Amino acid sequence: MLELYQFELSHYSEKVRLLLDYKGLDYRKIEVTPGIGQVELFRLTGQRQVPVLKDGNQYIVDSTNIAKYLDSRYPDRPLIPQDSKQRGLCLMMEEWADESIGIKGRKALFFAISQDQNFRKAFLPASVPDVLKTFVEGVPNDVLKLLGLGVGYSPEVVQKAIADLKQDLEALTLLLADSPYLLGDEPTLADFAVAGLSILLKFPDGPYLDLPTGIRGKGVPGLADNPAYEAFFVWRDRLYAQFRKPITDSKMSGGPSAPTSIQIE
Ligand SMILES: N[C@@H](CCC(=O)N[C@@H](CS)C(=O)NCC(=O)O)C(=O)O
Repeated sequence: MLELYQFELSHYSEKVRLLLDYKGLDYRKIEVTPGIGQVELFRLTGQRQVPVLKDGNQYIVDSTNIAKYLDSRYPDRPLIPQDSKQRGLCLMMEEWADESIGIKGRKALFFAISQDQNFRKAFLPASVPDVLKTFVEGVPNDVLKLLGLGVGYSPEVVQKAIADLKQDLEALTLLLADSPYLLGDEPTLADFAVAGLSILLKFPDGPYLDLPTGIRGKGVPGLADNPAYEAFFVWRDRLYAQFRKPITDSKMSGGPSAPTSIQIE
């Protein structure tokens, strides 16, 4: 079976989980422990980031590489269109989503959890053990690690990221006004990249992530609760309902199909 080395909270991992679900491919999640588990990941793949897909003896690193690999190895339900114009737009939009929503989404979530004590608390129960040990500006240290952050961001950096994200969400809302998917009538990699990477802006309402239920539907103030972008989040809910497999109780933490932690040999 395919194996996905991941963090449950990682938005790039979520992009790949959406791709696997869309293709109808079964996979086992292997939850990498921030820090120590990444040392083992480095031994296996020569780098320390998730997501990594393992297929047989092969490790595929990076969500974009994984998408391309999946299309060549499992061509049913293609992610990247063949038509040149559509293909170009799809690849461009995916790269933009990685670089804009992916990178700035972390900064915006950092802001949200450092501002809102209830949101911050919602992360505590199941995120990672020892999460209460260290706090940086009120954000649990392990949450920072999962987000790939060092010591957080200055207010100026965060405000710029949020302003850019507002433009991104405006653009997406406009693009989706008269078509069901970003490139027209069929879903593509662009839709799954945008939807998966946007979980940090607003966590999905439904039972899709093995995270404390308290964070479902919560998100960055000014983005998640802004009526101007409501149509975007309605679109994303629909995409999830159509293609993302919900986790069942048995798949929640501790159940037989819950993410397995990476083993350190
Ligand atoms: N370009 C990569 C980005 C992956 C990435 O940023 N992963 C983060 C989690 S969302 C990570 O592994 N952070 C830990 C670290 O950098 O040490 C992709 O598309 O897969």
